[in-house]
This record gives sequence, C-alpha cells and structure tokens, in this order.
Amino acid sequence: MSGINRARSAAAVLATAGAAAALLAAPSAVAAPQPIVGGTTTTTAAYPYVMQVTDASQNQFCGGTLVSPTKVVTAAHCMAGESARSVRVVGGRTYLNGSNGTVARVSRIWVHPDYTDATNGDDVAVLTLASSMPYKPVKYVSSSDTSVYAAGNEARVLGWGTTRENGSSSNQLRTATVPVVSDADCGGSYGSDYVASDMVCAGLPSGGVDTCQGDSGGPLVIGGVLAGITSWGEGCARAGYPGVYSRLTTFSDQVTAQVTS
Ligand code: 4AZ
Repeated sequence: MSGINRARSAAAVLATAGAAAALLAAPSAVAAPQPIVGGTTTTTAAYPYVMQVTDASQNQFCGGTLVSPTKVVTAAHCMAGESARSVRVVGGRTYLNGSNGTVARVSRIWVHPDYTDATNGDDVAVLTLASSMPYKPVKYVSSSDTSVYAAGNEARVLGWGTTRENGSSSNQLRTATVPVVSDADCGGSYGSDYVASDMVCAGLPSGGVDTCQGDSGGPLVIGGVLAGITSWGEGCARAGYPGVYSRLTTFSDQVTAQVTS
C-alpha cells in the first residue's frame, strides 16, 4: 500500500526522536512494543473464528474470518496475485511458528468483481475451503445492521500483524479494541480515499492502537458480530489516521450469496 511506503521515512524520524526523548525523559514514559499496535495477546481458543491466511508453505500473510465451516471472509487485496492452489487457511493455531490446528486447501476464491485497490473500496473476498474447519464460525452483519457503525462503538480487531509501523509480525495472535470513527471524521483524515459506502474507520483520535501490516483481511467485530474487514490506513496507529475497514453491511448480501453457493 502506498501509505505504508510513504510512512517509512516519517517513522524512522519519529523513532530517532523518540529514542532521544527517552534519554531525556523518564524511561517509563516510553511505551513498550505492543500487539497489533497497542493491545494484548490472545488465543484462537478464545477467538476460534480467526483464521490465518497463508501460502502453500503455511506462512501467514493475511487474516480471515470463518463465517461457515467452509467459508472464510478476507480482504480482496490479500488475494492479489493468488490462486486457489497457492493459498491455505489455518485455523486453531495461535502461534505463527506452531504446527497445530487445522489446515484447509482452498477450492475457490471469490473477489468482489469491482475491486481494484483498497482505497477504492470493494475490498472483500470469500474463500471456499476444500474441507471443513472444526471451529465455531462467527455471525456477520446483515445489510440492515448499519447501526453497528455508530461513532464511538467499541470494535475488536485481531491478527498476527506487525506490532508497530514497519515493525515485526507478532508470533502470537493479538487483539485490541478501538472506537468506530464517524464518516465525517474519517473523510477529514483521508479525503476522497475514504469511500463511506464501502468503508468504516476505527481508532482513537490520539492513535496508539490499530491494525497494521499483516492484519489485513482479519476481523473487525462489533457486538460479537463480524462488521468489517481490515483493509488499509495511513501507516499504523498514527494520531488522526484511524484504521480503515471494509463496511461489511454493504457487502453482506454478496457474501451471503457466496456462503450459500
Ligand atoms: C496492511 O498493510 C495494513 N493501520 C493493515 C491495516 C492498516 C494499515 C496497513 C491500518 O496490511
């Protein structure tokens, strides 16, 4: 994503400035490296619907959400350059370096037909598994459930992504909660890249808690129901730049068509 690349030099400057400040200020003022960015470790036993989306060697590159025994919702941008043969879904594996859980091959990949780039919306895909996952799926929003996106609602994000911008992935599954951001505020942050019909933002005004690289495709859960898909953002956990998620109510009927096919 272009935002990630643009982020790099600024992050390096901030890291240097932060290190200098740490020498001057109390060490306790410097936050320790955190999950996702800012959050806690968890397990796939606690969140059985969270899936690793991996390559054929079971190297995780995106997240996904189990919505039926053989259907996984993920981001369209995660499927760029992929084929059903090249992808696996791994359930029940809390640690990236684990070998436990259940590995499924993929028999079909549906990518939203209008998808071009995450910042244009339509960032949704559904994977059909060749074998069933023995884990409890999560319900997803229906098209009329738009009240879940009321600004300030608490949303849970999950993934194995980097624990800071340009950082390293987390070996253990992480989770955090972030408040939903209004369309007006998110449009203020991202201008025309924020397509309100297809996206929803979540994050704190001051940043510090966010999804990051490698969390893409994973769940945004509001009130126990899948309501979004981790999609994009300007860097990670920056003040004034919340994470952007696919607005699942918009795609719910298309997802259902895939889930029931
Ligand atoms: C990514 O590249 C990514 N801060 C995911 C989420 C966000 C940014 C980038 C949101 O997978």
